[in-house]
Amino acid sequence: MIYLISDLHLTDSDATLNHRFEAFIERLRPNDDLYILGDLFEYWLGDDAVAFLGHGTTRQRLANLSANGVGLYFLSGNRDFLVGASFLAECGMKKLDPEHILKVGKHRLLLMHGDSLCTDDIAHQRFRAMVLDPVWQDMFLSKTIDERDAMARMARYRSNDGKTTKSAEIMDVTAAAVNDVMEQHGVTLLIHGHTHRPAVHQLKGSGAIRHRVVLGDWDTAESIITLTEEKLTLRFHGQDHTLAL
Ligand code: LP5
Ligand code: MN
Repeated sequence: MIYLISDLHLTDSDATLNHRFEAFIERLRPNDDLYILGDLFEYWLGDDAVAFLGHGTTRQRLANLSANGVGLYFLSGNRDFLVGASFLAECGMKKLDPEHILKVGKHRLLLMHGDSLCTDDIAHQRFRAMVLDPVWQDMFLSKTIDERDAMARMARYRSNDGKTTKSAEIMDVTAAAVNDVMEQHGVTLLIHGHTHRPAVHQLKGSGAIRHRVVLGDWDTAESIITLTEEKLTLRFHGQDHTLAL
């Protein structure tokens, strides 16, 4: 079985959330595949800060999963874009490109985190361009962990503050960005997270029927997509929504 999740925002200060994640991964079996579509962590300061952020248990859980034959795939989000090669190797996770094509039988599905599709959110796109620049990342990672943590907390504060004045529309994906990326990759199904607006959308337009499926966050319950060649099931708020493929 293929599973997809995103936006858990794991932090060592939320034991309930960590138990929710643990309960989910206990259901995974050898030969299952788990795709993590970003924001697994509340924020990430670099692979040398695993102990500082209290993510050692999560690292062990992921390493156990991959050792047990579960395929782990990681596509980074706007909170954990600094997850690096050494953490991925320790967990046995493979890194995916920001726009990844998943082939399931005859189907080609496009996987993304989703924030790059929020093209009306100019402040976010500016922040994104800054922090994805390798020169900026080298500068950031050369600071002490305490300095990085102070900067991340400031960024979280500024981000939350900014969200109080942005409209809901600005913080959602734009139809144009979704259309462009789906055309570019020649797909009829896009799966992403980030917006915390779980849904199965059928997209309007001429030509083939297209869908955009959005994963939810894990604040109050797990949100999961399960995938086979025949169907996709999105679970959020304890309910299943199925799409025949
Ligand atoms: O994250 P979320 O979902 O709540 O909000 C996002 C957008 N915000 C972000 C910022 C992240 O939350 C910050 C994550 C920290 C990562 C840690 C490592 C890197 C540290 C970086 C230090 C500079 O992505 C938010 C969107 C929203 O999604 C909806 O789509 O609206 O908005 C923004 O990105 C725009 C803000 O303008 C971001 C402001 C950050 C300002 C950084 C200056 C910090 C300077 C510190 C100097 C000491
Ligand atoms: Mn996100």
